[in-house]
Amino acid sequence: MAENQIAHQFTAYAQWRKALFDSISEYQHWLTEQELIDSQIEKHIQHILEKLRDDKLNVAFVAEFSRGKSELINAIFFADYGQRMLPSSAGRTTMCPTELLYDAALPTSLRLLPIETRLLDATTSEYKRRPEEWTIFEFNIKDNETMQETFKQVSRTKRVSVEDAERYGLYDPNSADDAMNLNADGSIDIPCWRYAVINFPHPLLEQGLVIFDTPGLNAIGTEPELTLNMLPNAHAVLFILAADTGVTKSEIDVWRQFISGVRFKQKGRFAVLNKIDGLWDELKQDAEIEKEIVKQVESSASLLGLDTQHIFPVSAQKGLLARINGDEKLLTQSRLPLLEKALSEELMLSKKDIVRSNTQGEIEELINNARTILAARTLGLGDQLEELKGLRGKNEDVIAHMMSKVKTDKESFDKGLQQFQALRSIFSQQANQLLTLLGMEVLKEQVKTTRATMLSANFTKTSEMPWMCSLLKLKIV
Ligand SMILES: Nc1nc2c(ncn2[C@@H]2O[C@H](COP(=O)(O)OP(=O)(O)OP(=O)(O)O)[C@@H](O)[C@H]2O)c(=O)[nH]1
Ligand SMILES: [Mg+2]
Repeated sequence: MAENQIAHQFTAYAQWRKALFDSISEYQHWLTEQELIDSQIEKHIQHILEKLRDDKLNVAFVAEFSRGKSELINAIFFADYGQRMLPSSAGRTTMCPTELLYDAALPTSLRLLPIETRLLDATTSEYKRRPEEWTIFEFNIKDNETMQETFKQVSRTKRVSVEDAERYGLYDPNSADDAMNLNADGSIDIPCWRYAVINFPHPLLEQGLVIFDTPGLNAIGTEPELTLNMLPNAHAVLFILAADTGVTKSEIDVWRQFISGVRFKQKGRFAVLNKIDGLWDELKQDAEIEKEIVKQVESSASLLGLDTQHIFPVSAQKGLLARINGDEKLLTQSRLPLLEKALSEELMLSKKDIVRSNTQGEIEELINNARTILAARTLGLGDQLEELKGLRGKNEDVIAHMMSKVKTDKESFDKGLQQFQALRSIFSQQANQLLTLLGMEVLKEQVKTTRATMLSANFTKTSEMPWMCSLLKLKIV
């Protein structure tokens, strides 16, 4: 079914973004392993990852009241719920800008910012950071009736005096249009709420789609945040016209002033010519009806300064009905699938391009950084390698030198040993000879000979002889 075109493309985009997220996480892991990360790089990567995780696709629906914005949102995104989810009826219905998104951290609910907050200077974005200021209605998505009843809050108005309305910035005494809105008693009906946020676990919203439903054109001027922030930053703006009213002057003004001026993005800006079923006249031939639609498209294109290819004639109401009843013929007739095809193709492709080029730019910076560190490391390692190579040569020289030295030393030691052994044998021979010469036997013989010689000598026989003889005896014995 055609609804799947947007759902399918958006899911594919969400998967692509998830894969990108995983690759960057892996890269961060690798950088940590390689010790290439410091706190600054880590913060930078966290920032890129958070941006990817919080990546939103904002689609805004803008038009004069009762052109069928809410009906178109119901037909494109909420037909599966089997009925009108957002209130859509004749006359003014959506009274405050309504944002549809999903934030898992918050309950499934409708949050409403009271209109009285307009008395203070804070913007709606600032109020988003002050949850206590919002009135919250929780609901169960399985209970369609209560859910629809809850959503009716966005249509609620209240009657106030002109002075109060003026204080809220919702009444201009010089405006003829505002004067026409006065009640008979001089009071005026103003919206109860300034802003609404529907937190809804719809599969596309869960993947980051954010839909803005806006009230009629005069509300655009009263909430500057719409014109200064929401519309310029929306990835797609669908400007809805009605085939039965043609293009009015105020529509041309708003289109030029807030949506399609030179200072705005040109991509993702579509004009939708709604309610073409009003031209389906059973008394007319199909060709005649087609001619009528082409004529309307051409005149709208020339008034808005758009190419006819960017104007999509549809019937939101019949598209919604066809989807609820599973009527494929009526769905084709409503031409809703053609709008969805263009929306999903242009939107997803340009969104993917933006996210890709932004992420690529930031990651390239980190990769270049890591490359510089790695190059410096390689250079350092090269130097170390060279040094080691030099040392390796040196070691070889030293070892060779030492080896030859040891060899020489050993040779001289061996030679010395030989000499020592030779000397030792000579020494022992000499010692033996000496011992032989000095032996006791030899000495005794010598003493004996000497004594005999002395005793036989003539001139030594004196009075001293007796003690000498006893001395000789003593020593010898
Ligand atoms: N015939 C016909 N009626 C439609 C179509 N789309 C919306 N309508 C009717 O037009 C009326 C206004 O539709 P809404 O969706 O409330 O219009 P809106 O632009 O949201 O209007 P506000 O919320 O008041 O700004 C409702 O009664 C819808 O049923 C369509 O394609 N064909
Ligand atoms: Mg509406």
